[in-house]
Amino acid sequence: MRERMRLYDAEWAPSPRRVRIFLAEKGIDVPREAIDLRQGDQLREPYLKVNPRGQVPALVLEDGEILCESAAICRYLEALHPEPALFGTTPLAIGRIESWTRRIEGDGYAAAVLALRCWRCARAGLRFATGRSPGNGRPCRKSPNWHYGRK
Ligand SMILES: N[C@@H](CCC(=O)N[C@@H](CS)C(=O)NCC(=O)O)C(=O)O
Repeated sequence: MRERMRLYDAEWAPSPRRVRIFLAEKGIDVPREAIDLRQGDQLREPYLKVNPRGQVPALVLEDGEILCESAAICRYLEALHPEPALFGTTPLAIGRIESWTRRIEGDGYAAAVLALRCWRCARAGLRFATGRSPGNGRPCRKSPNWHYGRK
């Protein structure tokens, strides 16, 4: 049986918000299912069956296929509903939009995530993932739960 498309979402988180903004600009209505990140719903079943990486957003398609990664979901939606074109139509516009998207993701979003997520690494003097957090250079091998202050 074909079902409606559905978006796994979290109200305050930036990545699913990106998809919500994209949907709104396109005028597409997709039912949403909330995942409570503070309760850790993303890190356990049944959500891990949707996205084994334990992150939102995830878009479940009508045939049951699942798309993860906000950028990929936006690309999919653009291909499905080309108007209004949000990734540009001329070579220059496409290039500029891609350039700004990468800058925002790499310099803005990634830095904010590291700052928010890695205060425990910084306090323990560990270097998390990219090495941008203050620390003594020892790499962090802690679990995701540890970074959220859970046992
Ligand atoms: N590159 C991914 C990032 C997804 C991501 O980091 N999602 C965050 C919310 S903004 C999340 O689910 N965090 C929960 C966790 O890491 O436990 C995307 O753009 O979809």
